[in-house]
Amino acid sequence: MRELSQSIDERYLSDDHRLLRETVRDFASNEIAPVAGELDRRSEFPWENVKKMADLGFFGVPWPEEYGGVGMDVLAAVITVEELAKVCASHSITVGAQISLAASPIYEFGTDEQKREYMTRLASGEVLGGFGLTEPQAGSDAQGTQTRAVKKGDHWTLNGSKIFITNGGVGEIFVVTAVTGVGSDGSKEISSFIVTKETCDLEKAKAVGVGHADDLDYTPGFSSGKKEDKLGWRASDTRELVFQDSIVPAENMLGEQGEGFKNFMRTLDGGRIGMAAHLLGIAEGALLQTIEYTGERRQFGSRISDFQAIRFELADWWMRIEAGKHMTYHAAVLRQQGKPHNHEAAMAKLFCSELAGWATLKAVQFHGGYGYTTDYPVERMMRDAKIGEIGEGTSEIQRTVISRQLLGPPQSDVDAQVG
Ligand code: COS
Repeated sequence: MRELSQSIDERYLSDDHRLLRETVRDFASNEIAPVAGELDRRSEFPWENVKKMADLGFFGVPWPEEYGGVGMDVLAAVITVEELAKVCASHSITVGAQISLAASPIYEFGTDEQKREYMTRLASGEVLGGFGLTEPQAGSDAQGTQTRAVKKGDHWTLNGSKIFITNGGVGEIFVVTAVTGVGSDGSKEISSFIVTKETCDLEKAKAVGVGHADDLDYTPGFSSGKKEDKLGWRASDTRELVFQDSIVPAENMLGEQGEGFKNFMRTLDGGRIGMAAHLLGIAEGALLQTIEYTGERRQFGSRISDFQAIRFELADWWMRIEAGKHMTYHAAVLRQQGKPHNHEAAMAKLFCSELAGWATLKAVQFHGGYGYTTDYPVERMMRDAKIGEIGEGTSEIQRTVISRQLLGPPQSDVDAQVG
């Protein structure tokens, strides 16, 4: 595959990063590209490739070796997610959600015991996991959570549900929020917990040799619901999580009681960098497909890439990719250095989601009638890109985060409704 942004790479990437990128790229073109279209059509989870990705260490790229990881950094995770997304968004989000949403909060807020018990399994790819924040009544308003946890002796009893959870069915380890009480000012006290269940696809997981741990203590009363039938990300697993008098041991509280919302917001700051990388990868993948196609397709006696209408659009496309890459890599470096990165992550995610949407529409357009068929991957990329403006915070929420950093909180009640 052609290198698009060599000078940016030189600025940010080490030799180890480049080596990792080659490994992920080879895997994506040899093992993912041949099956991505069919998995998408059948909406089938890529169990075989999950096993191979676990063996290659993709799920543990940024985590220390003592917790089952590869010992690299946030930028390495970004590169992994980006490279996978160039070829298949479903594979990319399966890995990305595991790293930045499931394992990350356990790494950041967990006790050493929790890290050993749960993170090690996620980082090694032994099992899959996810992040449960969204609920039917708590989407953008993430504090609207209605899942409740009541303390009874040495455990908490959880009731409620989470929706649109990546890896929700296939996964076994989840971090979730629940209301644990009322704060002194009358606000909800939200805490987070680590919960476990058996994968919904036990037979397949056992056959492939990944995705199930016999020795995990599963949380009674915790299960996954129906699989969503989605526009894109069709080979990734998205489901509801259901808690019915679910018994969670007190030691499975993640972080301090009452800190769950803030901790999940910190996690999302990292998740948004991962999403930016994912969307950047989709935009890059679509550009590479389009360069190839427009370089071969002939009309009016010449290659269509010789027409200025196309050349100028491809020039803009590359420019926007370079801008998105600067923003995403910059945010990743800030997070790695432990520096504030709230609006930088929101900006990178917002920019790259709009880029991926625009770029994949162009890709279909420049492929003409063929782009509208499943003979080329660009229609899949177009469908996959749309979630970027919705998931891990809508574009409206990113603008809320960015404008709050720029202007402070809105002053009037009317503004508060929208800002
Ligand atoms: N890091 C650390 N703390 C944060 C934070 C962050 N990124 N964002 C907010 N907080 C803290 C605030 O500082 C505040 O703390 P205090 O009570 O001590 O002042 C607290 O959390 C509440 O913050 P705020 O008042 O800003 O909360 P809001 O209810 O207004 O919500 C938004 C803020 C809208 C930004 C938040 O609900 C959000 O991101 N929603 C989208 C959720 C989302 O992305 N869902 C995607 C699905 S999960 S893949």
